[in-house]
Amino acid sequence: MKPLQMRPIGWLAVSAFAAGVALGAATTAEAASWDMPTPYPDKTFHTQNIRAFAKDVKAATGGKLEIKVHSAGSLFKHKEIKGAVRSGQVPIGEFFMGLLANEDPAFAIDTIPFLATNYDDAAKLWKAQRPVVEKLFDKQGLMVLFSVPWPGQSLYTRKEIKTVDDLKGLKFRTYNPTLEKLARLVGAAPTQIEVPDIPQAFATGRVEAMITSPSTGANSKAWDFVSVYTNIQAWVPKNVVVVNKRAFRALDKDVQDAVLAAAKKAEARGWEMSKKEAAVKTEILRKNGMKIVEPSKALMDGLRAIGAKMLADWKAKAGAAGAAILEAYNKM
Ligand code: PCA
Repeated sequence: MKPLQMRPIGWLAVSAFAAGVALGAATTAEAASWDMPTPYPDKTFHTQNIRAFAKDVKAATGGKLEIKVHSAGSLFKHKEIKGAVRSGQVPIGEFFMGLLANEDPAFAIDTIPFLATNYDDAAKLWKAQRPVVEKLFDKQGLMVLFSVPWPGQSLYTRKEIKTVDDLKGLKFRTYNPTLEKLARLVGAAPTQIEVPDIPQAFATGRVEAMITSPSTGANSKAWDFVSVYTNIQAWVPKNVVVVNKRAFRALDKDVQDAVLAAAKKAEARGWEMSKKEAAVKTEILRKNGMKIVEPSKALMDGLRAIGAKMLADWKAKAGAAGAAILEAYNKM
């Protein structure tokens, strides 16, 4: 095989290729192929948005970069995705940013209850948070491509929940350290479970309640295992797509530009998809027999008090960088 015709296997080969023949001949580079692990199932709007992003990249680069999406934790488990991108096992990946709460509180500010509860505030919070998390990711050799929110997070239970006390003792499905803390503060018993495993976890009695979006509720067929949806709209958390900086630098400049342009487009499209999703998926919950309930004042007061405590704890841990996020957010 002539060196110029070697078939790149993932980005490592591409980068060797670029290093070896960067001068002059690089325009004949063959298509590179990037494996991209993502945590959520195919019917999730985030996954669909990422597939559209991959399609855009392929089209814009004339096939010079192909991104192969491996959804639902099939290539790496959710918890392993960030590390896999960092170490260069894969060049790109998606994960729930608040999963990194214990690494640095800045990653998880969007999972603090009642800080930003609608899309306008979520957009402001992202603007304030972005420079801080970009720096943190940069230190790990990672670059943020885009971030897209889930619809607001609400409560799924078997019985109606009128006060925070009604949550005591419930076996609670959680997805990150912040939600786990909330569950403990209301006296529930948290168990971390990934989205693809939700139906099984309820069916086997490992959990009996959860807080998540109408998207994840409807896609998990929540009506099969709970009957009440209480519309608490407590926070608007985000997924993030990051790329390994070395892998990115190994791309031709025109390909880099195409990736950045497609990422910008994907962020805008993803936010719009999320907004539409909220109403559509709540309606699906209703149609399938779930009782959609507005929360009582007592429940909201109780949850807000817990949210305030969580924000205070967050501030204490997040230090100067955290204070800068909140200051920027409050100014907007
Ligand atoms: N769905 C994901 C994260 C937030 C959401 O709405 C989950 O439940 O794990």
